[in-house]
Amino acid sequence: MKIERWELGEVHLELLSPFETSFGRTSTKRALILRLFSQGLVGYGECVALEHAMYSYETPETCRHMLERYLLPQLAGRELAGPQDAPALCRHIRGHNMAKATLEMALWDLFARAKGLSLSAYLGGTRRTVDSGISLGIEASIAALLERTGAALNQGYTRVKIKIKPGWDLAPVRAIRERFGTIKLMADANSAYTLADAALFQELDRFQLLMIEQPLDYEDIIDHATLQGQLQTPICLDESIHSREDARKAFSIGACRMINIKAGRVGGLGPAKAIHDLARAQGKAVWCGGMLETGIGRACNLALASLPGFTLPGDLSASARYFPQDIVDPPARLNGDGTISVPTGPGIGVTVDDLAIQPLARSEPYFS
Ligand code: OSB
Ligand code: MG
Repeated sequence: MKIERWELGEVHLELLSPFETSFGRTSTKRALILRLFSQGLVGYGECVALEHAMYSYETPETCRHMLERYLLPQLAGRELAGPQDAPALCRHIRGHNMAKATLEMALWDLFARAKGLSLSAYLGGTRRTVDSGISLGIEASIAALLERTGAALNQGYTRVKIKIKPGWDLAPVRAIRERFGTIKLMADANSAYTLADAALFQELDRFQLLMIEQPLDYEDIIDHATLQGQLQTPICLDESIHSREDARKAFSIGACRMINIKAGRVGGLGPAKAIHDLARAQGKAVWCGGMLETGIGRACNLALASLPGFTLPGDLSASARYFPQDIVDPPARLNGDGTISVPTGPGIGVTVDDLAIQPLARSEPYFS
């Protein structure tokens, strides 16, 4: 397939309630959306970069720059055999995985549509539904967090993750355990601690968390290995893992026992699947993370999470957990048993409301 032209746009979706992590507070989801056109088909890619460079260095602006200046020009006049060609086209450009993933995911969608396959089937997915977990932000009070936790459990979410930071860690975990007993519970620190806090994590060991996500620095694996050696609770890495190589090294030094896989963070679905394959071969658990995606990225995450090695519930919640209204039809919904169904239509399997996408830039048609 040859890409004939592209369009970049943006969506702004107000969150139903602000989402607070140790690095900051988000009340609007702003997402760059790439459309690739070929043979009368469109492939959609959502960029997961958050508006402010607090999770990683990438933002919608840096991604737009990298896509327009370096990445999209690679497509001009090229005959592509499949989305697997994308990493090689972008390999000479350092970093900027979220920008690369935007292009790569749009190619996956486009090729899957051209083959008449769902993205899940095209990737090799085997699940028709995935277990849905919820990620709860830092709240104004323990009472507010307990209320949200109770509501999430009532709705059927099968696992609760809470965000922690210094001063909001032991108390919320203890309160949830006291109120809700042995639910599947975990905590995500988003790099808010250092090795000097090892004693705190040893105290958390008592609460039988499923895992502690990214306690230490966002680029670190060495200190995480030290910390893991002092803990019973598994460490799960998020921010520190940018590639299959990072995953291999982290597992080999014992920096983590699990990985939160986000296609955006690792440069796309192909690299995400490669990490899944590595973990599976080593008997390690992985799960699918989230970046507050709109329905486009969410459909992509559902397809990824349908791979057999995604054995733990992901941060894959219903659209209604985030937004009053989504930009796809149908929006992701929670089934009665706490699962979300993996779309079965061609490509991402949902219809995008193109009018919700504000145009930013478009290419001239590429002529071969
Ligand atoms: O660390 O997993 C994270 C959201 C934005 C940035 C980073 C993270 C998160 C979440 C929410 O935890 C996951 C979701 O529900 O999309
Ligand atoms: Mg995380």
